[in-house]
Amino acid sequence: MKLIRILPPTLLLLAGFTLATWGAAPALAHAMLTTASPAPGATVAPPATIELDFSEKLAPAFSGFTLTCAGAPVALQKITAGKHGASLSAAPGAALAPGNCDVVWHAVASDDGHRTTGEYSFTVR
Ligand SMILES: [Cu+2]
Repeated sequence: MKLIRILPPTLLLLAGFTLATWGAAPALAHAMLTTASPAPGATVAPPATIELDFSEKLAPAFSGFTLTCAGAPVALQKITAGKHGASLSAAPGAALAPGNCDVVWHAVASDDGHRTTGEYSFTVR
């Protein structure tokens, strides 16, 4: 601990700040799901489109989602990016039947290429 006492306090502050910045930057730069329609946990009429909004701009070629309803994969029409590149949306190929639906998404942030994934469910009444 003698070494720490010898180091100038300003150097320690600088080191601490640098570590804090390194720790925070990757999290801030990740594309996280912010809102979705239908919303997670919601019970809704068969939706015409599924839309996912993210915390930052995506690389569309590397971002997307799948939809599984009542245990079976649901074909989606083309997934398109919107809202300044920070959202993904697609229409189911056919009207969704009543039951549970799972959305599994993957997103790559356009600025740093970091990949995030997640999933949530909603219910069609
Ligand atoms: Cu990132």
